[in-house]
Amino acid sequence: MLELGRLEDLPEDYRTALAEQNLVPLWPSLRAVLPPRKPALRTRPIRWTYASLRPLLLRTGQLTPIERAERRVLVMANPGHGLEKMQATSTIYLGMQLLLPGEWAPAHKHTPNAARMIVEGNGAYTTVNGEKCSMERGDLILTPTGQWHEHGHSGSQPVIWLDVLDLPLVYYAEASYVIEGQAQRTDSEATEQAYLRGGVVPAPRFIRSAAHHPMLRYPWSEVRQALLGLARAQPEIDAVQLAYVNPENGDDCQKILGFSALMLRPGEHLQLPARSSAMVFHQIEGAADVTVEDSRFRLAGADTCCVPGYAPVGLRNTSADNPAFLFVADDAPFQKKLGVYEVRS
Ligand code: GTQ
Repeated sequence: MLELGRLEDLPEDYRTALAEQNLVPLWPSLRAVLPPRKPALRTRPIRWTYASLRPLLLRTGQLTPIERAERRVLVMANPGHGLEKMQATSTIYLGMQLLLPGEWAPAHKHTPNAARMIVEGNGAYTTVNGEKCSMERGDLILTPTGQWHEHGHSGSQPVIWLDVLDLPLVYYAEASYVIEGQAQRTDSEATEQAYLRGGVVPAPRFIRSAAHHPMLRYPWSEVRQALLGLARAQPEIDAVQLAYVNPENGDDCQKILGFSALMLRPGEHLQLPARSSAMVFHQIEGAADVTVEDSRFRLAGADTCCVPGYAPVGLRNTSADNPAFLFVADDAPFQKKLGVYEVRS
């Protein structure tokens, strides 16, 4: 490989003249922006245990009234990116949100896409464009870009959920903003009922806009049953994994981030090849060890971790008797649109 010239090799007056004209020589920085064979990765393997996060989240329930927070969230930030950047990976934002009984997180809509994985509690709901989506452990609820959403809680115990947004990417693109709104009239469960069964969609079909998101809530009870059925019916299958898709066209359910649910059979060890996209794993049921590079994380009890791209990932069910269920998020849909997604074997 060529030995490239350094900035110091240039005379000082020349460097000053360049800077005055807002000009920069490429060659001293060429390898920084185009490193050989593999990107420079800031994303570090990090785990956030729910047991240590939960008390801090509940405490801010006392410290910070919802009216002063709008969304009461502790952001899970990757130190590799700098905590203040609020990035779990280059593209993925993760936060744990708390809503106490009777509280209301007011309506707004924003350009980043959000998804919520419900962790704990009953009786809360998110209203997305007028549709009330109830929140139960393991449910995935989408609030795609530009959709009004607000959270309410008519139960008796705190409700906590994991927010997964493409905020870092949309922010970087200088396209991130919010509009505040009035409380929505909640009119229906229309889409939830219409798209509850796989393989059948409301007829007659009509051409929908590309922005249309027909399904907003993916109930865990259905997804869990489908994973168990898949494992039973296809014992030879490598990974018992189901992607959350748009039921009208089978595409990823959101444009930038991809979501799936993964079941590890009792005692199973699954080796995922190195992929270009970083990933997030969140425990829904059972326990699993996640191994990447020099890190190994045990995920149990609603723990969450992220792993960088371009490294193989090992997943091991720590129980020989029970399945383990994980929620997975990555930015493969975005990378595929860019044409940079790759799997290295
Ligand atoms: O619940 O609408 O974690 O707007 C960050 C931004 C949650 C939300 C977050 C948000 C929300």
